[in-house]
Amino acid sequence: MSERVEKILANYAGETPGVIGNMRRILMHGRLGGTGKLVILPVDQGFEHGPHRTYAPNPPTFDPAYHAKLAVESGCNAYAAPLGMIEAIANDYAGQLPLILKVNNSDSLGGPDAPHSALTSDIDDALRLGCSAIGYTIYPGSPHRNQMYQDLRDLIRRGRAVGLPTIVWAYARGKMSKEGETAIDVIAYAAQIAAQLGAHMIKVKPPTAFLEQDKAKPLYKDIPHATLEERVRHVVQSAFNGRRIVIFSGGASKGREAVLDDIRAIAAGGGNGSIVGRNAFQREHGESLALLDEIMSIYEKA
Ligand code: FBP
Repeated sequence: MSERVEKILANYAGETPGVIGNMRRILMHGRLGGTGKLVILPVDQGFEHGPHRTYAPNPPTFDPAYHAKLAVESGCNAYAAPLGMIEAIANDYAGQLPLILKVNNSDSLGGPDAPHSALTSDIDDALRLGCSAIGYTIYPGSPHRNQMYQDLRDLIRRGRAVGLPTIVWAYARGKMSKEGETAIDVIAYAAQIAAQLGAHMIKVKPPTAFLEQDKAKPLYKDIPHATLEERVRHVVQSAFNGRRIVIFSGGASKGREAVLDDIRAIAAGGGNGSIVGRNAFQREHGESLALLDEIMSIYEKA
């Protein structure tokens, strides 16, 4: 029993016991178990970006078993991946490591104008594979967003009925500038949409100080957003004032200090944690473990 975790779960009153149980399982697992903070390893980049961009920087990562092992060794709260990756390791890891089935995915082979993911697996797969949650990406800003919102609504309803929480990857993308995809006004809006759609946990990219929407610009004069810590605080506020778990992605591979600076700001701004993929598994194994260790130390002290 952890007071911090129970306080978080109290924000989900009205949820089914199955959903609460699986959220508790994720929040209580791994090195950060019980702290109210989370670090999740996501490995869907092979689908999203292609195998070369994803695995070639550290060739052992072409093997799906590498990633589940890394998640266990580093003490992550959970491991998230698409159907094929989870099927490859579920027999060995279900029950040992909370698994999150990413039920939609998109590739990088088509045009970028109308981003839309395919439904690549379903609630039944998640149950069959012993998963603790499903993951779903929305692209606020895409011309297809309404379809995504409706599909997500159905998935959340069906997941809830069988006790599976839904983690929403809220990625603004589509009719906006490239800089706008990570603008503070847009990320805060994406987090709000995910919360409104019933997401149990929300994943966003770390926001920049850029402002995308003309109507939002004057309002941000009064919303502190100069530092990442302030921006994280505002995103958390936008996700029902901290009543929804918000975690932040790691992004493309970068230097150790840059990663740790982001983590310190996320922790200081009240974020619930990180979902770090490329910055973890694209490093040599020992370096990955060392970096994940430092990341978790920061969250442990938050
Ligand atoms: P990273 O830490 O590697 O950024 O992973 C987090 C993630 O959400 C992945 O689940 C997803 O594949 C990736 O980011 C998408 O990144 P991008 O927006 O650069 O395509």
